[in-house]
Amino acid sequence: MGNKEDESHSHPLFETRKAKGRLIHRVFSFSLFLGILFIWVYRVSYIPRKSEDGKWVWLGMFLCELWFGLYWLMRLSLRWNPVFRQPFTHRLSQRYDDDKLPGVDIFVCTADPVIEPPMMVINTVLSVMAYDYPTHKLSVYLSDDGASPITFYALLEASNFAKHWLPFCNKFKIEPRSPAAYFKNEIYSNDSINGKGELATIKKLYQDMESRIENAAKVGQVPEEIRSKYKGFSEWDSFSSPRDHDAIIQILLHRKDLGAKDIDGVVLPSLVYLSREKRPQVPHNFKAGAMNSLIRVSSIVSNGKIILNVDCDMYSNNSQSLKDALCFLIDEEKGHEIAFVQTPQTFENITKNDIYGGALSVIYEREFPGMDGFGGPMYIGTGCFHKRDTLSGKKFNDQECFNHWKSDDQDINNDQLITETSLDLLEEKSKAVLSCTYEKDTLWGKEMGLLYGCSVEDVITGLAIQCRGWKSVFYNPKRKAFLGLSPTTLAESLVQHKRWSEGGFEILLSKYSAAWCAYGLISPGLQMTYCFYNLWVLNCWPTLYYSIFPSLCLLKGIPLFPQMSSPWFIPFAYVTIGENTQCLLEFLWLEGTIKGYWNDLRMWLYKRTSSYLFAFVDTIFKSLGFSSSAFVISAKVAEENVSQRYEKEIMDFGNSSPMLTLLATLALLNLLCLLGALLKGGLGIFVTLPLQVLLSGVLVLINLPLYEGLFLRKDNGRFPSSIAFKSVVVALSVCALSNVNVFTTN
Ligand SMILES: *[C@@H]1O[C@H](CO)[C@@H](O)[C@H](O)[C@H]1NC(C)=O
Ligand SMILES: CC(=O)N[C@H]1CO[C@H](CO)[C@@H](O)[C@@H]1O
Repeated sequence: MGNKEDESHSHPLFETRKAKGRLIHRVFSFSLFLGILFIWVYRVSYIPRKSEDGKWVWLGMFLCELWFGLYWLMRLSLRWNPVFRQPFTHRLSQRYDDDKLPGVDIFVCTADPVIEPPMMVINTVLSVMAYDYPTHKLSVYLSDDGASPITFYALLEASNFAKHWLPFCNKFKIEPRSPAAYFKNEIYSNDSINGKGELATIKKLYQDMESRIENAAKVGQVPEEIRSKYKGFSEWDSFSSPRDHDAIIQILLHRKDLGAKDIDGVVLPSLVYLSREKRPQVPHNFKAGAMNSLIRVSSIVSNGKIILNVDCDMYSNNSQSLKDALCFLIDEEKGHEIAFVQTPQTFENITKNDIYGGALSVIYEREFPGMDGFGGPMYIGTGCFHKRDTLSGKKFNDQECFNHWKSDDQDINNDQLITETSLDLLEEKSKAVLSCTYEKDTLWGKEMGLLYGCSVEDVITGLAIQCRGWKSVFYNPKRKAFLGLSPTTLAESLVQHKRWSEGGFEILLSKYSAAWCAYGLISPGLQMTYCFYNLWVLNCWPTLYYSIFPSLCLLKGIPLFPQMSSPWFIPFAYVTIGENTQCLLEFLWLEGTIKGYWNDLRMWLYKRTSSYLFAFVDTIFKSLGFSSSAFVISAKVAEENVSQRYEKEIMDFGNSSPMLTLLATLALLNLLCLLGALLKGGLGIFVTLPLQVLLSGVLVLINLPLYEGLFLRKDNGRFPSSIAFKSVVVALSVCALSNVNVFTTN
């Protein structure tokens, strides 16, 4: 239809739509805000005179509610102006033939061959090699911070398997293109493939490869006959440990190498294995360090203009998403100001009611579009398409950037074939930039590449890019671009949130603080949304306060909220009901279940009272110069039943982490207070202290799985008895002490 117009370049490659129903949402939010104001007024006007009546506790409640109200305003900014993006891939195909498309370098990062099994890693690699994109413009790099010969061996196997897999994908147009994901779902396999024989052949090839790799992983080493056949393994001759070794790089496939063709004679994407040099005395800067090595090596080997990076557990679920993302980055009118396109993290192993709140759908479906409306989402370290030069520290300059993108693609400039010696040379050249001293006295990690020194290197890097004047785009297609894995135990989930919230807080205190340093550089709306995330940790104090003191006061019979007959009851009821209904509806709208919402609420509480608290304490310790993590978390228990319990949605407490002790203690405290109050005051407390009974009651109900894990369960996922014992003792003593008048000192 619009064929002629499309060719005239007048139609953009993507469109931006504003969300519907913004007015209703704003009016409703305004009414909630009035309710919050009334609550503040109530707190200030009715401060008890005497401390026996809970004067100090009351003032604390006021501070909490003040914080909750202000934080609610920041949260509102995320919902104020959401936008949704839609790319037009068909226009891209009409205007850009294969030779005009930019080169794309894809980075996959892995760090530990045990936690991230090589089979998972190569499935991700194969899925991105199989993008629907001209293969001579595509290069895939695997950075292995574990420097594991088994991972290298797996990638070697994958490079051979790709010679069959890529033609198969193209011939039958199959999706998804991660072999494991494809074979797991026989439904896909059966409908679209008429060549059943070919399906059986490729499946057999895959399974043979899988068993070879898994055998090697089980034995812990690569079979001798393979080691001797490929010179690449000699790189490990001087190897002493993953923390102490030379730089390793092996170009397994190179698009200009005659051998790098698939069985149909089509060029394969380049494929590179690398592991940067590491020495115990030189800080390696974790994933940021690995990413910067990748940026440098790829600039030597392929120098694609676009960089996509994914975590090794996130395979591509859509072979078109690369072209989708390009629509934003090379759009003639607006593309020049966009630095990166972020897709959401989505997970394939989320269970129906999502016990650990791992889906994060509210963040990605509701809140990121809100950031996008103010100038762009943050960079979350995976599933993100960058322009190479913005990632390397370039400032935005309207005219210059505009022209730059018009100029021709220089990354693939000569068509000369590459020989074995020139491959060796290329590897030697790359090794120089993988050396652990290369970055000394350079701007890497400070202004170039990913920034160092923050637990969420990705977020701070994205913010720095936005502060240099660039925009970003959030692209969230219905069929998800990448699928990963979400934590499957409570401890893992809490540790993950600790890292995220700690990183956010570090950003707030850093020189890129969204609160003050970004002022004038990014829009005020975007500043507020960043602050919302970077202030996660501070929620620990009011939430802890709110889940301890009202219950203790309930036990002592001290009222902290208005009576039901008082008009002041109305704002409390309105804000509570209004806010929760809104959240519930939002959750159900995103295809969550009611039980899922309840689980999410529990995780909300647990994150705030443990992850954020520990993150806060750790950040303060670190900034005072103490070495971090006084609270080292015990290693993952590699246990058979963990995934079974996860699939049955039974919470896993089987980890003796201080976070779990704290949660158990709080839960018991609430139970004791509620029971104690019922014993003392009988049912009368429902009338005299209705809101406190409600609060304690909800806290007890939400903790039911935890009580089960403490006292009733027998499986390995229950609380270790040492934690149960400790938490009972602490909770009992707090209750006893509070009755001896500690909290109402006079
Ligand atoms: C992944 O891709 C498959 C088929 O290609 C699709 O049916 C499925 O909905 C996708 N998954 C998600 C979460 O979008
Ligand atoms: C690695 C892992 O835990 N995968 C599981 C994710 O969840 C799905 C279904 O919920 C399981 O089938 C996978 O085994």
